[in-house]
Order: sequence, then C-alpha cells, then structure tokens
Amino acid sequence: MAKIPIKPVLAGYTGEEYADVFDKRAMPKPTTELKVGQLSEEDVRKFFEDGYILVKDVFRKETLEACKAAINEMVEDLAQSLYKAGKITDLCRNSGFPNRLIQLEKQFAGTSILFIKQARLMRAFKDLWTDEVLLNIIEQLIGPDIAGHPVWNLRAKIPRDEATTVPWHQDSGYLDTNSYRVLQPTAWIPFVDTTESNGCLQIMKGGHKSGKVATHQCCHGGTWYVMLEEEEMEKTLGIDVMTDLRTCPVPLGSMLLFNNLIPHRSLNNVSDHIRWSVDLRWQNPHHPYGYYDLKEGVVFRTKDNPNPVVDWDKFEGVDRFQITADAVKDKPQDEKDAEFDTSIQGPWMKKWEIVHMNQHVLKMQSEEKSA
Ligand SMILES: O=C(O)CCC(=O)C(=O)O
Ligand SMILES: [Fe+2]
Repeated sequence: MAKIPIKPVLAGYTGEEYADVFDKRAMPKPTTELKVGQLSEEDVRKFFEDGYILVKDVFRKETLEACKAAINEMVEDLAQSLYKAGKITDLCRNSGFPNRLIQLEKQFAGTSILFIKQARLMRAFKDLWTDEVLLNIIEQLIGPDIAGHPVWNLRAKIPRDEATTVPWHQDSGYLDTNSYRVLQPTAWIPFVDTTESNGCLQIMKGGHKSGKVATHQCCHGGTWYVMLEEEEMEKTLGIDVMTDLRTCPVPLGSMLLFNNLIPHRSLNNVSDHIRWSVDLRWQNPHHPYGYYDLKEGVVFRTKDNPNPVVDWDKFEGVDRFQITADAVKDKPQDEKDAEFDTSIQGPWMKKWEIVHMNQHVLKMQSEEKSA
C-alpha cells in the first residue's frame, strides 16, 4: 500500500530542477558587435554564474528625473484622494520626494500599500521600461523577443515599515509554476542611492544553481509576502548562508539585474527618507508564463521588428492587483471598497502553507472561492 504523506504536498513545490535554464549553460552566444550600452561578455557570464549583477551608470539623469517627477505627481494625486475622502487632514505639501509619503502614512496607515497597489504606469516609467540600453542588455539575457512582464512594482519603502520590507524569497515563489523553467530577468532600479541603512537588497549569490524553487511559506508577519527560511534555502537550494550572502547597495543611475530563482530580500529602512525603487521584469512573449494566465505581458521587441508599437492600452486595461485578488475570492470587490483597501491577496497565497494569519490572509479566506 502506498504511504500516506504526513504533510500534504504543497502546490508550489514541484521538485523540478531546471538549472540549465538559469546558469551559464543558458548564456546566449555573444554577438560580435555590441549594441549601444550592452554588457561585456564577462558581465553577461557573471549574471548567469552568480544569478545577478550590479550594472553601473545605465540611466541618463533626465530619465531618472522624469521618473521622480512622475512619482511626485502620483503622490500628489494620492494625497488629494485621501484628503477628499477624509482619511487625512494635511496634504503635507511642504514635504517632497524624500518624505511626503512618510507624512501621509502617519495620518493614514497603509498609504505605502495603496501606492504600490495603484501601479500607475506613467509615461516616464514606460520610457524607462523600454529604454533602448536596457532592452539591449535584456536581449543579451533572453534573446531578441522581449515582453514586459505583468509583475512590476513601484515601491515606496518608508522607514521602519513592515509592509515594504520584503523577506527572503525567490521571485518564482510568487509566480505560477510554469515560471520555474523560464528565465525572467528583473531590473531593480532605485531613485535614490541605496545602502544598508535605507533598505537595499541582499542576495544569496549562486542561489539559482540548483535550478529549484524551494518551499516557501505564507504570509510573513502582517504582510502578503511569501517567505523562505534560511534552513530551507540551505537544504533545498544548496546555499551556505554564511558565505553566499551579499549585501547589494545600488547607487542612483545603476541597477541590479537578477533572475527569478535567486533568493533575495530587502533590509529594513532605518534612514529618515523613503527608499524609492522600481522593479521591472521581462519575459519571452513565446513563453508567457508567470501570472496564472491572468494578465499577459506587453511586447517591446521581436526578432523581426525591434521597434513595434507598444500596446500599452491592452496592458493597462488589466489591473493586476484587482485581478489577482478576485482570482482567489468568491466575488469581485466593489470598486468603491477597493479604493482605500490596504490589503493584498493573490494566487501565490494558495501555493504555500499558511503559517501566519493576518488581515491579508483573513480577507482571502473569508471570501474564498470554493475550489
Ligand atoms: O524592493 C524591495 O524591497 C524588494 C524587491 C524584490 O523583491 C524584487 O524586486 O523582486
Ligand atoms: Fe523579489
């Protein structure tokens, strides 16, 4: 008689190993002539060997300034809607890019979450995502067919804020299991110099080499984040936490590139300002895996057409946070209730064992879709 497993097999853990999709065996053949801004062969190899690389001085000042201006506009709009709804009494107009959202958060807890959830793709961010140099670099990693991935986040990481301090995870821990076998690179781009004190990222160097996605748990503390224990990383991914841990400060103008299997987390922001950053991802449009078939990527380049008209309308027509929350609930949320809802739910919560109850999990369970 077959043995009955003591623990149910969790849907997120597949035991599959696709090391050759992520390590140096997956490195595309280098071309003889480099396109503008492309990495050296040595740097590309480093990305595949280590699972990440810091790329310095990629962005022009104007590109970043335009993003900062867009952020200020979004913060202004959010402040206005909080004010009009009577959630705050002070618009904090005297504060600016480094701290206005801190002041808003003091009046309405969860403002940083509302900011993430609104995920507005302002023109400046479209320009950043399709930046020629950036796409030239991504082409070196995944080839000439490139789409923007449905998962991207503009993060207002305010000081000492649990909701924006992301615990250890592999990005595929949030994605559907089809993503375990395709490389989907992320560019993590800060809008301030990031250091250990304002909550930069830490990475487990080489943590992708087993080609596996380890068992995560959900949800961390009072958040919607999945988490990966150090012991589990050592056991399943073959990581030595003592020797593989790297702290990755990223100066303004630079970016950290990493793959979807490398374990990473962000540190607590113990500074007096917001650590603004965006994480953008790309995927091959022929392997559109990742988001549970809820939202498609947006094509930026193809082999035959390096400059297609980007269909932003279609991409923006699907609200990722709404669609992922609705996917695990019995009925869609009312638009009015959604506006100031500081909770987040999604299918990743169904992939892993729930080890903490909090408002995010409870809301999902109370409105849960019967399987
Ligand atoms: O920015 C952070 O704090 C976390 C970033 C992250 O996990 C990611 O970009 O995948
Ligand atoms: Fe991540």
